[in-house]
Amino acid sequence: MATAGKVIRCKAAVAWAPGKPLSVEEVEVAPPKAGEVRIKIVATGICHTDDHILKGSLPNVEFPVIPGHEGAGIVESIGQGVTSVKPGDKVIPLCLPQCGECSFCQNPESNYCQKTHFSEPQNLLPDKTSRFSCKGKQIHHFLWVSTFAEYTVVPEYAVAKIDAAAPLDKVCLIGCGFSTGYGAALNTAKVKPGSTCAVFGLGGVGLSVVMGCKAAGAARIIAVDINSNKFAKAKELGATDCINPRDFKKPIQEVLTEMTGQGVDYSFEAIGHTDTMIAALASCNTNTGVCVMVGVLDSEISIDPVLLLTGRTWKGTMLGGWKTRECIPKLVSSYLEGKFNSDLLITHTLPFAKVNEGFELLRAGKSIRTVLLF
Ligand code: COD
Ligand code: ZN
Repeated sequence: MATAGKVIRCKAAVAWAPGKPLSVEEVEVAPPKAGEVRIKIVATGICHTDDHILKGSLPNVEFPVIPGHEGAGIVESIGQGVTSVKPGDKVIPLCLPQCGECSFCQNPESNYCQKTHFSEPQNLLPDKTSRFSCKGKQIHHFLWVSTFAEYTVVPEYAVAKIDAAAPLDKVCLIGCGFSTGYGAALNTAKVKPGSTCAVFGLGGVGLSVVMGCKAAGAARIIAVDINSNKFAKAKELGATDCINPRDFKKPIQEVLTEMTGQGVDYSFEAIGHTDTMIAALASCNTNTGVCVMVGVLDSEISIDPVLLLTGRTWKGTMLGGWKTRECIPKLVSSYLEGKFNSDLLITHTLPFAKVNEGFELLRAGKSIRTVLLF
């Protein structure tokens, strides 16, 4: 490889400070150190979580930073000791790693690897240094993956090797949005055949929840969004009913309870607002209802404990509960076998230089997923 062992100069979108648009810059990407992999990112989706970074509303993010966490690419070079991938392999960088060694990784019931730094100050690689610099300044990584860069460096245990036949401009969604939503239904809620579900928020993540509920055999899937333009796609993906809270005077949890008699079996919150989290919890049935929180808040939430006292379960999910290194390649294979069609989530494809346009589309509610191509 001509570039192996050398610093690569390439394009990346840098968030210099909260509240500012991304700036497409030429950055330097250092070679991978021992146990690391340098990836040439080919395609990356725009997820709402990246917008939370730009607004400064995601905790534990340090600026300047290169966001992006829904990418797919090709290994350019590997550091010493890396054995599971080699240059030329198609890969998905993992925003939730799977080290395979920590007690959470060894627990078959969980996927939250203790090596992740989702819940602590982060933005550097495990050795506490960055591989990115721009204009003489160190730039932070995001969740180690920073897919808004043409080349990125990640630890080996945050890379999943995928089928060589996978179209990278499509399977990048399996790096976050699709897997998060689909797995929230299948793994976290464990939706049963014949059940009733409610999905709050019909972005890329919420619509993937709809797909997961359908795949699990739910009989009724009620999709909830304040943007009725999302309903056609929700129906196409499996929603049986679509409701807009703005069309009702009473709280949406009361509407859902009336529609279903006693509340839904499973509810999902894929928005990230306090009021919709409480509404989702209250709309699942008071006895055995399960509510899965997919969105994240930048504030605390208080609830009436009686909501849980009678038997409801309130859960969270990270990347849909998939053990990432193991399951992401399997999801890619299932995609190639036509077991689900995540392409239906891609509404726009743009050249990387138009990254800010992609965010405008998301904020205006006009896109589900925009895929950026390098
Ligand atoms: N009631 C109903 N629908 C609403 C409301 C409301 N009050 N407010 C907004 N919505 C709808 C919007 O119209 C939109 O259709 C949808 O909610 C949100 O969709 P997107 O496309 O903006 O967002 P997604 O699907 O890309 O991401 C949603 C998340 C909840 C995952 C994201 O915002 C988040 O909270 N991320 C942090 C949590 C996390 O890390 N998740 C893991 C993977 S990123
Ligand atoms: Zn995401």
